[in-house]
Amino acid sequence: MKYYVMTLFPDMIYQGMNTSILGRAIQKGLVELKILDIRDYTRNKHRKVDDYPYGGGAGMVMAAEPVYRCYEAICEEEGERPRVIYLTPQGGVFSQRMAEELVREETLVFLCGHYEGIDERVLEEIVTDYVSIGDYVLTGGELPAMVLMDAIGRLVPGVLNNDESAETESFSDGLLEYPQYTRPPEFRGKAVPEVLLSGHHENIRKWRQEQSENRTKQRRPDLYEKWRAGVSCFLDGKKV
Ligand code: 6GU
Repeated sequence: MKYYVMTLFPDMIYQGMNTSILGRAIQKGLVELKILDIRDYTRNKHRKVDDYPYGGGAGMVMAAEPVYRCYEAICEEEGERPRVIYLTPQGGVFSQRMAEELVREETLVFLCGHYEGIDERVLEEIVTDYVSIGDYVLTGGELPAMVLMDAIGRLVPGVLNNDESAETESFSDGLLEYPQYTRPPEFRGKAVPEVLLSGHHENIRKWRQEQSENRTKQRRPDLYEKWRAGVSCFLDGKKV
């Protein structure tokens, strides 16, 4: 997987991606990360990237030209016009399903905006996907871009040590994860659930499934209803 990030804050991306599991994936060459400073694609001597909005109003708007030139540089390097994801609260809300779809691409470009946004004309020219990470307002697209790169990157084969961990976790079958325990067997008077010490694999599997269902019902009733609608189509192992 090859990521390009177009940003005014390259250090923020570098520092955020240079550590942890994704950092290791980059070291191993499983994920390639190229960070482009949009300011390097200005032509004015002050390297100015923003300007006042036509029609007035608060804040500044990122100009079209440096963003366009930055993307053209990527296209020249790639010999094609890769998919461009613009991080914006006006996009569709990111999901595990989207991560699973995007990991199929060879190259992804993330465009991070700041100020009051980017000149609409360059967005129309280059953006293929508008993506938000939820209904709240952030100061820029860098954190959302890193959220996507993490969620997508961990789906790249070899990035996670345990192949299974990508399969059996929260959301992959529509339920939240069951609780986990490690030593000691008692902590502040609380024992580890007996069944987990029993070595009875079928009972453990049933207990975990039940925990997942109850936890999802309690904490994410919205997900629980979707999951139930899904399984109800397979009553008695037959598709209804
Ligand atoms: Cl993608 N960008 C910004 N600026 N704020 C957000 C967001 C994105 N997603 C949620 N809030």
